Amino acid sequence: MRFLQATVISRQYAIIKGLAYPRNYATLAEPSAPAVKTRNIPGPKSLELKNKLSAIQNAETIQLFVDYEKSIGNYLVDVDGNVLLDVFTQISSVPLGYNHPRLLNVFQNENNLKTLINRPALGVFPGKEWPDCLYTILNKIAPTGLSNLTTMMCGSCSNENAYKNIFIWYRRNQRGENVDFNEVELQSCMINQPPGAPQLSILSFHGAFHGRTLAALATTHSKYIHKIDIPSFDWPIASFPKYQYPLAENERHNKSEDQRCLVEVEELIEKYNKKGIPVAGIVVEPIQSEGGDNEASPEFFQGLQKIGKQRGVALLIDEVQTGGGSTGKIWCHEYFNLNGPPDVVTFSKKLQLGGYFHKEEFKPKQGYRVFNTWMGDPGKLLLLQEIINVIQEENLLKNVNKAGKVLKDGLLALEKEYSHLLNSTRGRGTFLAVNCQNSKARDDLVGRLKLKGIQTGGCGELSIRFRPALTFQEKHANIVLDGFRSVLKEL
Ligand code: PSZ
Repeated sequence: MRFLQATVISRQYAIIKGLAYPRNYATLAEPSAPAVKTRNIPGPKSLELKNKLSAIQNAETIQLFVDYEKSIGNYLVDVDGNVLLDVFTQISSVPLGYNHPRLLNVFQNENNLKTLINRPALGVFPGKEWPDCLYTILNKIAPTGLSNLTTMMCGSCSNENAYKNIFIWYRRNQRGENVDFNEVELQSCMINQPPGAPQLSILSFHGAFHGRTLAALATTHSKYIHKIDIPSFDWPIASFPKYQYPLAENERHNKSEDQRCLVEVEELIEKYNKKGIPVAGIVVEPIQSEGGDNEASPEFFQGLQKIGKQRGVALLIDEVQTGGGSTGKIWCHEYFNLNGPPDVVTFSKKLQLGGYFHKEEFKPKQGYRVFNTWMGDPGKLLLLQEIINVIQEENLLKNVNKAGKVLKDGLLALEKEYSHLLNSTRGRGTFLAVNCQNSKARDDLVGRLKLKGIQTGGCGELSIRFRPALTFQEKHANIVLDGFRSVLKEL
């Protein structure tokens, strides 16, 4: 049985290899089930490669080596021939599964290939198609009310640069719309001193993850290993609500959590203003992902937005992990019924390049203030355009909600049956998580699931998270649930 599945895969890839420019991918199909060939994962070939890599860099975090030629759809194939149903998808960053025919096809077009190889410095020499490309993205997926788009390379640098837009906006508001920088500011900024390099801050939340560049890292608080030994800013950090699940049965507790945290946000803004490090912006994830899939209610986000508006503090919603469709909407904050758009929304991962949508007033008046060599990548934007087409044509958000419901209902049923092992199933769409009793039990479960051919991921202290591609279907959800059940039976 297992052997047969592997043959099917290699035959499919013989088809791909056999044609220099394959046009018809209709014959390609996923395997029907995972297949684990080695006693342990990583298997011997992965271990050999890991050893080789370890000689020149720290390779400790590597779980396995992938054969990206053979991986297909929701299935990742490793170098030892293990076929894993991938519900982690490269830390939540694969929108349509592996080797999606429509994406392979993008670079069969010669113009697109030239876009890929002639990578421009977008801030100075963009290609003739660039404005239209950006308008297309704005028209198709911009959060309602956000008319400006800046592209970047990754999630961290999107947040990093978005913070700069916020500081620039904040100082312009303080200085007055048309007032120029004065001589003292110009000189002091060159030696990192105020008033040119002012004491300003971004308020973030305990448990947050916003990236690893220095300012982004100053707002990241999920694990010490990200932060230890790295100098940082004295910026305010508020509590993020700690909910009890199921939400419907814990409304009172959760509401008081919202209140507690919102009060803390206001107090911290006061405190830092008094301290001479005024808060220019608030950064928050719609669901704290790396921190353990911690949710907060629409009312919490509405409260944050209100505080920001009252105090002239910008609201940045970091949709790097939640954006792109896996919550059942393109943007998770669409669930929050905000009173108008947030000021800035950052993205990356499933959208393939980084960037942010923002209000017009956050556009700097001078050039070169938010700038770097590449400022994104038109090759990735070609992929993003096609990804959006596929999401729309194949109604993938509906698919996400349908498959997500099967997975979530199944997890809730398992949680009832194995309440000593699992609790707190939560999430939206296929962006789901469930908690274990402790970190050790969680890591053990993730490992056992992998040996059943299911690649999941941990987050926070206790959680297993599910981050499949948007093409994950009910049948895949059932495979995950069957694997989960058989692991739970073993324990
Ligand atoms: O360990 C790491 O560096 C990881 S593990 C998962 C991420 C990073 N997620 C990236 C991320 C994110 O989830 C949110 C909400 N905001 C920003 C980032 C940073 O994105 P990258 O990794 O593209 O810089």
